Formats: sequence, structure tokens, C-alpha cells
Amino acid sequence: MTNIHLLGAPIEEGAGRRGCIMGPAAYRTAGLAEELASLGHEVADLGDAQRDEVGTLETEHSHLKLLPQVAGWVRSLHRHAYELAKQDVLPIYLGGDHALSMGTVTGHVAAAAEMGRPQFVLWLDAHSDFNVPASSPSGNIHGMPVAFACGLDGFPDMLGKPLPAQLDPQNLCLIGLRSVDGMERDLLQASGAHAYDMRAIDEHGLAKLLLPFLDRVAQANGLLHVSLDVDFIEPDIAPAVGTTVPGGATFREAHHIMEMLHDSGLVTSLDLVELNPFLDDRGRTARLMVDLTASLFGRRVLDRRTQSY
Ligand code: 5AB
Ligand code: MN
Ligand code: MN
Ligand code: MN
Repeated sequence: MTNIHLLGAPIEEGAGRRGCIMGPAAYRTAGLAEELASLGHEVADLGDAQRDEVGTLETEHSHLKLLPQVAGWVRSLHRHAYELAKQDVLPIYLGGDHALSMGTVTGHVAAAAEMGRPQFVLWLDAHSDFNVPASSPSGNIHGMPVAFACGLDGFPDMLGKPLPAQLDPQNLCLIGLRSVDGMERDLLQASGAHAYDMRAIDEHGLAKLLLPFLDRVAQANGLLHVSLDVDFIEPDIAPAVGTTVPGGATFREAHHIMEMLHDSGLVTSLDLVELNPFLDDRGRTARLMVDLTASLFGRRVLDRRTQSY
């Protein structure tokens, strides 16, 4: 039994189009809390976070869209995540666009550093979100949270400089990549992060990519934050996202990751991001995300665990 806290993070200013503000409401309508409770967990819904008021921020990058609004969310969510990380609960952040992870990941990394434990991050996404302002082709800040959390140079002062703590790229694993920009790719490859594109899944299968990473988390007695972008999944079955890229994870691949994560017992926090209910087809994407979360929290067909591959 896990003590789960749900926190809504209705940010949409980091994405290129509007609608993610409705994400937390869609998860509630789709019955996320009830589903997790039916699996035997204790679930508390904390409601929605609010963004801080931030004035103009100095930056040479005028193409950064809605920077003060995004910075306001990042500051607020960083505080919430830091506090939740120190409690004996498992937070699920209901997005909201992926810029929210600038707050949640940094909050968990800062708390982990104080607890003397390494923080690991699993990033499930079609994109690596490793742009810095200078490399971003769009100016959309939801394409930058990983680079931000790793402390890359070139960001305006969104959360204090330097960051309270930085994510070590060695402790970062990205899976599902199929859209990475030119300069972004150079930054990602230079960082030392463990990055796997869809081709790696085709060639090796998910288990071969994920299980060694989970072993490293366990060996290091680490904490594990999972950030699940809707666009990780094949858009034919998960259409409610602004940045669809064909060739995504299948229904079973997505569930299999969640099942392996459950069996590992290692996950300590989770982001559900980029759901845009305005683009959904009768709620099917919201329901799929709820079902995937249920797999991560123990829903299974037979009572059998993955032994080895
Ligand atoms: B998402 C792109 N790399 O920076 C950019 O959905 C897309 O959170 C970013 O993964 C997609 O604008 C951000 C072209
Ligand atoms: Mn993303
Ligand atoms: Mn994405
Ligand atoms: Mn997206």
C-alpha cells in the first residue's frame, strides 16, 4: 500500500498551444484517484497548485514564450515538490505541459541531495526536452526542462542561480525518442545521459534498456522520478497531445514499462504531462493515461512478476 498524493499542475504556458490547463480536471474525470484507491492505495487529492506572480525576467532570449508565467509555475511547483519529497508519500503531478517538470524534478533533486540519496529520472517522451534557450527552434519552454534540471547554461534566472541542486545526467534515462532538434542532440549526446530512441526499442526490446537502469537505481539506493509525456505513446491510441510524432510506444510497450516499474518498487514520484483534453477523442487518452498509471501501481492480469529476460 502506497500513500499517494495527487497535485494538479494546470500549466499550459510552456506549450505551443493551449489546452493543457484542463489536464488535471481530465484525470479527475477519468477516475484516477478512484482507480488507485481500488488497487488498495491510500489516495489524497491536494487540488491544484497555483503559480507565483513573477515580474519581467531579464534575458537575451526574447523568443522564450510566456517566460514570467512559466517561471511562476516553476517556482511554485519546485516548492511543492521539495515539501512532498520530504514526506513519506508518493506524489503524482497532474499536468499540465512538460515545463512543470522544471519545478518537480528540481524540487526532488534538491530534497534528495539534502537526504544524501542520489535522484534518478526516467524520461518517457518522443522528445528529449534538452533544448536550452539558444538552441530552441520554437521558444516553447516545454522543450527545455531536462536541460534546465541538469543545470545547463543559458537560462534566465527562473529559480535562483545556480540551481539549488542539479540533476546528474548520468542518473538520467530517456526512452522513446524520435524527435530531437539539431543542437539539442549535440547537447544531449555530450551530457552523458542514457538516451534511447525508438530504434533501440525495436532492436533490443524495452526490458533490455530499462532493467539495467533500474538495477543502477537499486544499487545506489536511489530515488526515482518518472516523467511520462503523453507523446511517448503512439498518437493513434493517444491523440490528446499537441506535439504528436508517429512511431511511438505501442499499447503493450507502454503498459510493459509501467509493469516493470511497478515490480521494481523503486518509483518515488511521477509526472503525467502534456495531456491536452481539448484534442482528445471522447476521453480515450485520459483513460489510457489512468490505465497506465494503474499498471505502475500494481494492476496486473496474473499474479506473476517479471523474473529475468
Ligand atoms: B514536449 C521541440 N523540440 O523544442 C521544441 O512535448 C518540441 O514536452 C518540444 O516533449 C516538445 O519546440 C516538448 C521541437
Ligand atoms: Mn516532453
Ligand atoms: Mn514530448
Ligand atoms: Mn508535447
